[in-house]
Amino acid sequence: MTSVLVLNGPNLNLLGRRQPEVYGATTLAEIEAMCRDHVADWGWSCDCIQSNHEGALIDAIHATIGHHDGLVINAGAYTHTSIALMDAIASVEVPTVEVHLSDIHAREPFRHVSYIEKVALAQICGKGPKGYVEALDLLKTHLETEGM
Ligand code: CA2
Repeated sequence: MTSVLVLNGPNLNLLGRRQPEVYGATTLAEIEAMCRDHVADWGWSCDCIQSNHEGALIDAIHATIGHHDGLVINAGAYTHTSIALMDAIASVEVPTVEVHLSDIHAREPFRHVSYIEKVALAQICGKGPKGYVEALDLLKTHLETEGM
């Protein structure tokens, strides 16, 4: 069975409960359920992990080897700082799509830089929770055209 990992980074566990004017009212649990439901229609499975710790995110990326065919990642603020996460994604060679709820290019200049985009198939930002679904669609198209 095709399997994907949806990985969320620091502070995203607070979604829907703080700063709804920036990140919306949808909780992370609702986004994860949306992702699971979406891929279930294709007969895929979807694991969802959130961590506030860089090392735990790296461990989760390493654990995709042999277990997941694709990765959707919102690395939160580590997007803009973490060469270690970039290296982890490059090392596992699992097709990866980067997602952000907000439009990082329309925000503070320090959010315009993404280390993740250098190793991702695509970056989707500014589309809210729908961006995760779009990322899964992109992975499906990629896996169907390039193979597993
Ligand atoms: O837009 C995104 O998805 C971000 O990855 C969210 C990160 C931010 O550092 C990135 O630049 C863009 C921050 C996530 C913070 O999530 C919160 C959720 C609720 C309340 C406060 C923060």
